[in-house]
Amino acid sequence: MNDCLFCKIIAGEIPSTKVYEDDSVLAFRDINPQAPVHILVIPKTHIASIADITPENSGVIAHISEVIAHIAREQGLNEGFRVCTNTGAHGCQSVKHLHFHLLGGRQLSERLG
Ligand code: DGP
Repeated sequence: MNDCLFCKIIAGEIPSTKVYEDDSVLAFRDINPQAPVHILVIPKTHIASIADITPENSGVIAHISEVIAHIAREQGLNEGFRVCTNTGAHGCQSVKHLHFHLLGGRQLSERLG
């Protein structure tokens, strides 16, 4: 996707602070952190949002879950953390490339919505 910000980050056309990378997943620090640890975990394949997950592409979600667990351990988030993926207009998704926010490093608010 030529006009996708996160595809440009994957391609190295826009710099990012990478914390993890493999063949199918990239994780990098959010530019506007909302917690001491705020990392975005994304598939390298362009998928617009979790609403576009199908039986054909859902394998990457299982892998992202493993990656998130790995990063959380590496970042020392032993007291817990939050993972969320904003979806569509009501979900306030601003970048239309599937991404999971990994937030932690402090007591997070109980409020989700
Ligand atoms: P969302 O609102 O869920 O679509 O989250 C998009 C996130 O992406 C938001 O927390 C800020 C982050 N972001 C936007 N542009 C950039 C960028 O150029 N670099 C990095 N590292 N993060 C970005």
